[in-house]
Amino acid sequence: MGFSNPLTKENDSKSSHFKITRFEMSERSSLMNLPATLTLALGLLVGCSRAPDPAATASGAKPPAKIKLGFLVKQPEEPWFQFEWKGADRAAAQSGFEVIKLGVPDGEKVIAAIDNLAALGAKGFVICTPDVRLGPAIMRKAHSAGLKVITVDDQFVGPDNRFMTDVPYLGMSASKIGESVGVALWTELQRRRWPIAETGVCVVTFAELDTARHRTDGAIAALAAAGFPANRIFKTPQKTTDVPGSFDAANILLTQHPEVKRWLICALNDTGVLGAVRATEGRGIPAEHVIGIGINGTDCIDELRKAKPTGFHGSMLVSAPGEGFRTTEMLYRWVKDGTPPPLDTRTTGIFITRENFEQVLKQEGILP
Ligand code: FCA
Repeated sequence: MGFSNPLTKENDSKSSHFKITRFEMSERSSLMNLPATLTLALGLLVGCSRAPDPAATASGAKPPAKIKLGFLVKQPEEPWFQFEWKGADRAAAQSGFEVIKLGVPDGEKVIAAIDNLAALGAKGFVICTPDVRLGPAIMRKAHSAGLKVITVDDQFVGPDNRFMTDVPYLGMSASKIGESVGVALWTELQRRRWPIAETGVCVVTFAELDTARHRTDGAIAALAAAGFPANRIFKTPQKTTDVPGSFDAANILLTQHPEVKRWLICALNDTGVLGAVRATEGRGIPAEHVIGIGINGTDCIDELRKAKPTGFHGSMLVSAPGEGFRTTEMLYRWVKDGTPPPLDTRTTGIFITRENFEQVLKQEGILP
């Protein structure tokens, strides 16, 4: 599958025919001490990167205060976003600014967070919004507080239902990553020589979020293009983007199709696939009759480490620390030097499985 993002280069690992977004060595190596899980409270201010005490210098003069920038995320409990924050911390340490990290699970929390940032004297923020339709309200609020905004992962949508392309955005090439999932599912199905007549595809969808829809549509398109029969590809919507949400969605589908003996599973991210894999287990479908492939690569580490393989086969890893690093760095340059960021930056992925994930996640600075 060809990706055309100029930010990427071919991954020469034999285990993958996908491309990988590369970031600076200094950025990666400094992320080596990440704890596997971080305990974070929803909706709370969880921490700032602190400078050494600036109070005294040899001359007695105070150094200028550090620029403060916010980093607001919709689901702070998801490892993806914790790794984005780690990347932001790294950029802050490297360039000498302060990053204020806030969980914003709903619109009210976003508005309160912007007020907090303004009160703290921040100059801008990076945000993965809990609802893309909050875009216009967030921009109005940010403008009145004099804050610059970069969106990450989930692009704002305006009242006309179009992306707000005037707000700088960095995120996945969603359709291409979804297509990669579809190709990988097909490849694994063929490797295992599964009879198509016994197989179905469970697509857990979250249509209200564009990046999610593009990912699952991409997977469906690639499977159909490879020759998988369209009438055996089943969509099932998740109400919430967590494990219980995708578990429920998949469970309904599995109940409707007891005739299907083997399942391919895809979703918007790792969490979506994990819930569906748990649902197959709940219905007694053996792990070797399930091939689930996620997206993110950050939220399936414990799953891939399990001694006994589950139906969760692999994931398209995208560099969450890299995205956190790059967006905060771009925002910092914008605030400090007036250099506006590119309006649209896309990242691509690399396929990880039980065989290669430790090595790839180490290379990417996600595992120590
Ligand atoms: C969305 C998803 C996250 C992650 C991110 C890149 O925000 O909810 O899990 O995939 O896109």
